[in-house]
Amino acid sequence: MNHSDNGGETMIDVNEITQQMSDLDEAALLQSLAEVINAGPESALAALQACQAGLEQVGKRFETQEYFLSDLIYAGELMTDAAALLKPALAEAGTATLGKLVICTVKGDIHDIGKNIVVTMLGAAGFDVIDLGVDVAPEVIVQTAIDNDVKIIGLSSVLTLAVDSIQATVDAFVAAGLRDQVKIIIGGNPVSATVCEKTGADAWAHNPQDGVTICRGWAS
Ligand code: B12
Repeated sequence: MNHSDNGGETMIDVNEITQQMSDLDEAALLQSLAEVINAGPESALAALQACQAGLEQVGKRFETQEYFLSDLIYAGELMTDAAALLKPALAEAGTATLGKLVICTVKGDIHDIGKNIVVTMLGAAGFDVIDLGVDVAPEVIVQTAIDNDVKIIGLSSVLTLAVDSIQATVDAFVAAGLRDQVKIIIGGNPVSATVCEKTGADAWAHNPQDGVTICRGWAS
């Protein structure tokens, strides 16, 4: 990785990190991240965001059929590793603890690559994430929120049909008398402003970083 010495401060070239993630060049990426960590905690957040930008490029390369499904899964694993590596540095840089959050893929849907990326990003941002996995029934989500006193719920739906499960989950919070005590954010391909309004969720996002920004706003 290129460095430039700026009055004793090491400058990290985050564009290289983005490129390495985009190219799925694990060895180079891990080397760059090690250098970021050695240089001190200041650049950890920028490095994490660079990884995410690279991941978005991976998504585009998948859409244009340059990459295959296996590449997508590999990229998700790389992102998880990168976030785990950077986590101590992020904590040292003073990323605040933002409290608990429950997230899952809704009932009837087993897609979790996107959800796992969001989990990683939320964890790196400072949330204590309770990940319930995939195909999760509304009553399980409500009960987990009650048991852990959680105020923010993230729902992922990749199948268009599973949008009904978002609705059912929002309804389950209404039925439990908790709807005004929790904030619900939804994400995944079929999700939109219209779906958000129709299901009665509080917010929606496609981009994990936007999702993190919204949740951070709610937490503070
Ligand atoms: C990988 C994949 C699978 C894998 C899933 C592996 C896994 N562990 O997830 C397997 C092979 C198991 C699979 C199965 C099926 N699949 Co599939 N699958 C895909 C594929 C190729 C990629 C999805 C993906 O991971 N994208 C990459 C991630 C990173 O993107 P993402 O999920 O959108 O997530 C991002 C954002 O949406 C957002 N986000 C996601 N969740 C959340 C949550 C919050 C809170 C926030 C803020 C943001 C957020 O952030 C993420 C990161 O950027 C898509 C096709 C495609 N090109 O998208 C089809 C696709 C989603 N599958 C589809 C179908 C139909 C199925 C099956 C029903 C097939 C079948 N007949 O059996 C089954 C589903 C069974 C079930 N009950 O769920 C259809 C869905 C059609 C529709 N509109 O409903 C698609 C679109 C394929 C197609 N063109 O027909 N699938």
